[in-house]
Amino acid sequence: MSPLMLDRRRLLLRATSLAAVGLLPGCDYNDPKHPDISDRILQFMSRFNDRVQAALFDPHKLAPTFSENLITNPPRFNAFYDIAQAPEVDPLTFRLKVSGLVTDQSAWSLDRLRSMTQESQITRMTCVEGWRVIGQWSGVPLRQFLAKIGADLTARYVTFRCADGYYSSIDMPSALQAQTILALDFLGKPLTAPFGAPVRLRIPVKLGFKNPKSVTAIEVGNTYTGGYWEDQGYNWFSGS
Ligand SMILES: Nc1nc2c(c(=O)[nH]1)N[C@H]1C(S)=C(S)[C@@H](COP(=O)(O)O)O[C@H]1N2
Ligand SMILES: [Mo]
Repeated sequence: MSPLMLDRRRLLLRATSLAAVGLLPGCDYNDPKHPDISDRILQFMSRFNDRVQAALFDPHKLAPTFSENLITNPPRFNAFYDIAQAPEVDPLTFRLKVSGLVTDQSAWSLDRLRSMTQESQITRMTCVEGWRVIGQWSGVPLRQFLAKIGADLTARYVTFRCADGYYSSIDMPSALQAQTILALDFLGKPLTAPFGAPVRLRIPVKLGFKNPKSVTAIEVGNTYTGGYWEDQGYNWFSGS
C-alpha cells in the first residue's frame, strides 16, 4: 500500500469514528439554549464527510457499465412530485444558460448541444429510496462542454438549475469524470419530459438525486450552492 493510500485509510477511519460518535443513540447534543446545535453538528460532520469522500474519489476510476439486455425498460420515474406534473420544455425555444467562471457565457440551443460529439453509456442509477435502474443514456460529455465554454476547471463547484425548480451541485473532479454527460437521449431517442427532457445530467459516480433533470442553467463557481435534497440534510458528495 502506498503512503498516500495509508493516509487516505487513516482519514477514512477517523471520519468513520467521528460519525459513529455523532450517531450514537442516547448521545444528546440538545442544549435548550441552542436548540439547533445538534443539527449544526450533524451538518458540520456531513460537510466533513464530503471532504473525506472528495479525498477518496478517484477521477480515473470508471463506474460499472452493463450489457443491453440488463436495461430497465420501462425506466423508473422519480421526482419531488408526481409523474403527471413533470415540466414540459419546448425543445425549439429551449436555451441552456451558462454563467460564473466561464469565458463564453453564450446560451446553448439543443441543436448546438447535438452538434457536439455524443457519447453513449449503459450505466446504473441508484436512488436513496433503495432502488436502481440500468439505462442507456447518450449526450455530451460534461468535461468537453466545460472545456468548450472556457470554464475554470480549478473551480470547486458546478451547479445545475432545472425547469421544475430543482437544483443540485457537484465537485469539479466528478464533473470532469469521463462518464459524466449532459444526456439528451435515452435508448437512442430524445429524453421524454418525466425523464429530464430536453437535457439532464447523467453522472454514474453519484446517487440519483445528483442527476438533475430538465436542466436550464449551469453555473461554475467557488461558492457552495447545495441542492434541493442536499439542503434538507442529504449528504452533498453522495458518491455511489
Ligand atoms: N429536475 C429534477 N431532477 C431530478 C429530480 C427532481 O425531482 N427534479 N429527482 C432526482 C432523483 S431523487 C432521482 S432518483 C432521479 C430520478 O431520475 P429518473 O426519473 O430518470 O429515474 O432524478 C433526480 N433528478
Ligand atoms: Mo432519488
